[in-house]
Amino acid sequence: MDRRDFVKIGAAIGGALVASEALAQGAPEKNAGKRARRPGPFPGGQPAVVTPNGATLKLVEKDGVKIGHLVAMPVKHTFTPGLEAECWGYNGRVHGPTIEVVEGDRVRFYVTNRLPEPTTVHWHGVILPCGMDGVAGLTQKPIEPKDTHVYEFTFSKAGTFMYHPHYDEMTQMALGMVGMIVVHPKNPRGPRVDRDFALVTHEWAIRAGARRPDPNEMKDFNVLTFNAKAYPGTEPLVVGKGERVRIRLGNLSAMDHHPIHIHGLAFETTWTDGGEIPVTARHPDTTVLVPTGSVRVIEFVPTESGDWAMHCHMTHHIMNQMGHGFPVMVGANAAAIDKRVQALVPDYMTMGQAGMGGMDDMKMPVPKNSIPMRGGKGPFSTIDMGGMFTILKVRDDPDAEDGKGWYAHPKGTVADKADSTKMKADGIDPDVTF
Ligand SMILES: [Cu+2]
Repeated sequence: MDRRDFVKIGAAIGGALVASEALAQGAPEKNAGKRARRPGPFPGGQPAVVTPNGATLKLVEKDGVKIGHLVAMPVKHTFTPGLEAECWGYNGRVHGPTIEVVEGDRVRFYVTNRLPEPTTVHWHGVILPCGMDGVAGLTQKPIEPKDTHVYEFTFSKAGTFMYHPHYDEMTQMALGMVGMIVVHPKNPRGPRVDRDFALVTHEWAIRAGARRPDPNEMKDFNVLTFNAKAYPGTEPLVVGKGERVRIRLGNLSAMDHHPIHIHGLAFETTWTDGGEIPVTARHPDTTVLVPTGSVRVIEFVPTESGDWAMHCHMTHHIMNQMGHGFPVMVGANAAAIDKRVQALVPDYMTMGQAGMGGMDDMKMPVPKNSIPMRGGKGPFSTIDMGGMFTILKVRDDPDAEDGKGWYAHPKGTVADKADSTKMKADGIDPDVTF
């Protein structure tokens, strides 16, 4: 498709606004076809939201009302191959499907309760009649097991919101009952995005070998997730170089805020769950703090191709199922310790004396139904991270990308072992003393 064709389609779908915006964005002519701003299905050509590892709630329109059904239920969930747990979610998944509508939409949501205890659904951040707000006791009777309640309201405000129970929040949210809500603006302003993703961060306490997350935990979370998946179970975000990308980050973790950091680019926070941030108040960042109970929407245009890390910057949040009760072993004399301990425990081996990296390569057995602390297969070696970690794949032709392939680095652009002659010529002495 060349630019002319694209403009035609854009004009047909989104009117002159879309076409003129595409021209104003000034994508290089030779790639115009590939990365043309593909018109999406929502007003102004906004693309549909992609929920990596997730789904979108099916809505059926009847007499001008969009009707949806959420079923609160126990769900067997896989965080990443090797770790499965008995969770609670909606419509057979953890987390629940993303609700995607347009500003001004009238909706009717039926909520069926298949849990062993009552529940409700609170539409976090949405302005609606008080009696639809889903707070058990305060605004409604709890939905008893086997009952179905109905919520009906109008999404009067565009933005990104979330849903979760407001009955026994501690247990129900700890077991996974959360989801995202996207309300597209009726009349979008500003540059249109080409890609739109929804990610919800969460934290879980699942002891090695246990079958159920512990809702009573307050500090020691050991499974940290994007859309209920721990790396390497997270699906990468595949985007085009030069495209405008939006990522909606929601946080419904029990206790922790997450500073989400993306490599290879700078972004601006454009919306929160409270509304749109004025353009004059935006500033560039590479890390955005997403407080628990909040949404931060970020937007950027990647200029560098590659496989870029995207992760929580709390280092314990990019680990899987680690225990914290270890003594500090960095710098310990392993040979001396091992010799003495092996007299009592024949297989004993001191670990961590040279740091904790590379543990995953040791192929140590892990307890049944648990995952190693970190590690996914990378193109160079094991990627020494887990948990709240995913990959942003920036490609020239993102639609041809299989989502699993690795970036092909141009020759001479990968950091590698230095050549001793060159080091000498540059005045670098590896044996320098300080
Ligand atoms: Cu975190």
